[in-house]
Amino acid sequence: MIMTAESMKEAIVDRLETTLGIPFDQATERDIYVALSTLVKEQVSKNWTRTTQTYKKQQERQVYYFSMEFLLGRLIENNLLNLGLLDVCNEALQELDFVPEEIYSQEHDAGLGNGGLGRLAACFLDSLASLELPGHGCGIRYKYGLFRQRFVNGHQVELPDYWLKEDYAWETRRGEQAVEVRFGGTVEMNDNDGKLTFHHKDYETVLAVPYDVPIVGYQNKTVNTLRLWSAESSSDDFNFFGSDRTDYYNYLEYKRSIEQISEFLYPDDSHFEGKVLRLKQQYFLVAAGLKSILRSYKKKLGLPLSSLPEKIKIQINDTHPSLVVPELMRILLDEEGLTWEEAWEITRKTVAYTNHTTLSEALETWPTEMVRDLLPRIFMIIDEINERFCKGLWFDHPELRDQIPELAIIAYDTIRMAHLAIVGSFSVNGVAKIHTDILKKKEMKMFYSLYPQKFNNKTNGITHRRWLLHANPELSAAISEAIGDKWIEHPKNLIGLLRYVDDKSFQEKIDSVKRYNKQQFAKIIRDQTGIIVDDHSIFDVHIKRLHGYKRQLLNIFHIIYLYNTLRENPSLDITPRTFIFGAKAAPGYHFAKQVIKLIISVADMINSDPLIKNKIKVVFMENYSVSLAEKIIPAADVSEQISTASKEASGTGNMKLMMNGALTLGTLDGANIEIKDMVGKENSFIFGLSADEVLHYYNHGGYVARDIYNTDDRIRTVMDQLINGFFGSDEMEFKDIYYNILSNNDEYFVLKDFDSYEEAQELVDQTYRNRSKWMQMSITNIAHSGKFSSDRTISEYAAEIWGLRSTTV
Ligand code: 26V
Repeated sequence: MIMTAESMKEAIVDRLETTLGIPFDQATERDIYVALSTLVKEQVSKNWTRTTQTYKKQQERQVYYFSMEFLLGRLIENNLLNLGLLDVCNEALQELDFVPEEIYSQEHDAGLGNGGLGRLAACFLDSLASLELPGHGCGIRYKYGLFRQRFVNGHQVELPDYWLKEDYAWETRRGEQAVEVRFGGTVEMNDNDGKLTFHHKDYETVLAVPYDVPIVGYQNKTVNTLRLWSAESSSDDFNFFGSDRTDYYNYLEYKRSIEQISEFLYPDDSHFEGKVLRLKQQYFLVAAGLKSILRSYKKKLGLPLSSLPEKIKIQINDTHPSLVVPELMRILLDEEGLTWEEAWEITRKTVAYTNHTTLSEALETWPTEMVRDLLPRIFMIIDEINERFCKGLWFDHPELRDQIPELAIIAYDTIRMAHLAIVGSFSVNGVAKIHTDILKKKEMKMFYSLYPQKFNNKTNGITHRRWLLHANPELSAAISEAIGDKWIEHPKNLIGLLRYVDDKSFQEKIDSVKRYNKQQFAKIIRDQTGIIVDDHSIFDVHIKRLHGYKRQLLNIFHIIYLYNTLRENPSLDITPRTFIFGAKAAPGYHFAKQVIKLIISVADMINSDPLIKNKIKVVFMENYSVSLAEKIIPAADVSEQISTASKEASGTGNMKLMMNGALTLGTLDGANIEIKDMVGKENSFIFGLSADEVLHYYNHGGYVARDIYNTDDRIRTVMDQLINGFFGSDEMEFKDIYYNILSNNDEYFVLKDFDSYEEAQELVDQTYRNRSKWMQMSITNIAHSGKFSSDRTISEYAAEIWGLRSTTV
């Protein structure tokens, strides 16, 4: 066991020279990283085995979190931190004359997710292990993660993220546990003395090979498992090789088509597209995951299948893995010979579903034909579930008869995955109070009236270990100095900081930590963009996926307005501000890409305009990722959370920024509302339409964007600049944004909320001038952020949905 810097140093050098065959004086940073990560993995391995053994012996209930995305970022520092070795390792590396950060950054981010939903899954794994809960992840080992973003002449260009180019230190391939997944073919039905049996034939077999990643709990002995599945062709597929000379080429083609299943992560999290490869991925995850769970259930427990819901819960992360419902049915019916009623009872008691969006464009609805062709038996089962569900409605709920087409799982030749997930599960949850309310009152209203007991809220959270303790060690130290370090285990203890809100010396301490983090981040900005920013300016941060409803456009419109004002009056007294953006647009999302181009064009113009005298700067950081977020967030003063109210289910960046002392400038949407409820209106900057107002406009009309354009000079000027060549030679460059707003009547209420946003921004400017006041607000935010630790969220899932008990290893 490595415990000290000295033994860490020795172990690294020894590992280099013996196992890797590299003399220390020739070792590169990559070599050091490889030596270090393999050492850490070994250190973890014993507890990993022990954890698995303990779970086996104790036969306690276990939960499996099924998700198409796990946005892990880097694991090295987190693993070191959770093992209690981070300080020791930093010291050892420094003594070996290396810069720790440069060693750690050798690890490629595991970018196996698009954004909020995937990062949430990663935070949940960290909390499960840290709370000693038996909970594991089940996902796909994409060969390519979310694309790398480059800017070329201000345009986003996507490059493949080949994160597995070098060995991934944390995974273990478990070839012996591979399972088969079947696609296509036909189903033969036989009547055996009145009992129907189903025989699936002429299918194509794909081998699913698990790669396990250890999930290390914080300073305990728990090491849970994230199992990522990779698609391979089975090597015994020799039926290809007949006498024909083209067989070999056909075989290679076939092999390629199979490996394609786990080739890449779909990079669009805003518009559902019924791509057959995506459907394959979803079934691949579900079938492989279930097979391995049931295999170990049967092997180790020797219990009847009727006890499955006692021992296993499956949480599905959005509808993407909702094929678990028919797949579990298929196994129980066709392979285990249970009756429909028995199988249905088990399935419904095992599966729980989390909804992450109410945007209709993102809802999954698969064409029946596609499902029938690719998964013939699964289709039959969904069809049967639908039949029985609709029949039940007809007989048991005569008041809903007219609504059956609306409630059905299959209608108009499409399968509605959300309906399947609701009907086939025992729990449906939203991810923030307002989101769950909207599900109950609007989006899933009728289902709520059918199954009120299924619906519940679990407000999202973030792991404070990564997002505070690791990302912001200086702030963490200052907190511990004031209130002790119990908050690390019990993040709600951060509330103790309220006693220091008015303490001048604590304010100054927190202020100086923020300044330090801003200086550090300013260097990164300089190195990556060449832009020099003033670390005394307000760091105003807008980081998240680029999407119409997230309204990066509102932010940039305000910046253009501010710029226009300053050009008219260069001596205007404003608090210097650095506007920082980070965002990826889905590759096919034209509007979002236009907004990126606009922000970069505005940035170029403002940053080089001597008239502005550095009062404002605009920075768009390339390739926003987990690792970059860890650098930006500790340096933020203002947290832009300005979605059109009702659209952002929860948000989690809002929580990370709050926890790092940034003040929320936001709408009453998602978890912003709960943040505001905790810290009080006076400790945040809230503006804009409420969700009710937005929904009222959608339902009843009454908003005319053009009226605002015609009457508000500030807005008309900004809008006209989009089409009058103000930003350079191509006059028509931003015409799509211009016409999008006017001809779609400003779907996201950018013009409507401009005025109150501008007012809120003005208040930010004024408030920041009073440093002491600002620090009071900032400390108040940190103090209340404990509620948003994912430990709280996971404890709620464990108690209220899963009935999961902790198990000390
Ligand atoms: C949708 C799709 C649709 C088609 C293909 C790929 C794909 C991938 C992801 C999604 C899900 C979008 C939903 C989502 O990410 N929701 C976000 O979930 C966060 C965690 O609950 C929450 O904080 C955000 O507010 C919510 O937008």
